[in-house]
Amino acid sequence: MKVLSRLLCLVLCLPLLVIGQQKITWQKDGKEMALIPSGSFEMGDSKNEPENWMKRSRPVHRVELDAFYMDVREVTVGQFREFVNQSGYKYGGNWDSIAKFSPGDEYPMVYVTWDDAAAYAKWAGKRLPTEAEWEYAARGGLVGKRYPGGDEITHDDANYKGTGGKDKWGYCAPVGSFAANGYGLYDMAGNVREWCQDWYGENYYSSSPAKNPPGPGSGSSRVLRGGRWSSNAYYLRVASRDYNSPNVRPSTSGFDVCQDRILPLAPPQEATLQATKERLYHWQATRG
Ligand SMILES: [Ca+2]
Ligand SMILES: [Ca+2]
Repeated sequence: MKVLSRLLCLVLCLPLLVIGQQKITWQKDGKEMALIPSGSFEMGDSKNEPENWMKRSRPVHRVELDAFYMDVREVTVGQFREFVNQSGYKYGGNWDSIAKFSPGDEYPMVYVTWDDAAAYAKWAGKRLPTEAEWEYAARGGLVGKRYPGGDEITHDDANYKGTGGKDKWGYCAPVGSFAANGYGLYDMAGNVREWCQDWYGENYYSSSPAKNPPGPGSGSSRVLRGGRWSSNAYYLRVASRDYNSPNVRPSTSGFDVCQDRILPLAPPQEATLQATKERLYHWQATRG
């Protein structure tokens, strides 16, 4: 009977698991991307955090989003250098300064202006995520939690100010050094802050459209999300909003990029199949 029920579930669950765990490799920059399913969520600070700067994360409002793909990891130094080499983009930063914070190709790219990030995304055939997409993706399917993995965060979960546990880094950590969130995304809390597509609007949450909000039509700053290696833990909150002028080159801002089209399954069929098998194995293991 147990075998029969497992077989039945294999048949019934297979399509859901394929959809829920779909990852692809984006050909242009070789980056792994995860499908973030369409859905809705409560955007903003549902915890009513006490700090003044958290007021800009309220009111909490319901947002509905179409499905999209998002880079699983932050863009690395190696990937950004490849972009510059291939495209001839005139990058205005200093590679020696980058190496101080990110001393290797597998570390996140830093000293990136919003314009640099947008140029990379355009070259790769992608775009930066909207602020709403970023928060939805960072929550990883959890509801009303403070961080991507739950209500608490420690140095075992993310790279932020100081060291301890798994966090051995005073500056940036190689991308993907900590556990992924529920959507398979790494470093949505900490390591480097991530540029979003939107202009920053202090009061935007009061007037934001409910479906696929694009951010204000104009502004002087762009949105940054997720906290950084030099942040205290409370800046890593999933609802926390940060911003900066689009042409500053902060050492702590990197970016990831997303793509809003639902893509054909080629080339990742094999990878998808493997992920599905792993998920099924996990599902079976948790049910004895
Ligand atoms: Ca650290
Ligand atoms: Ca990050």
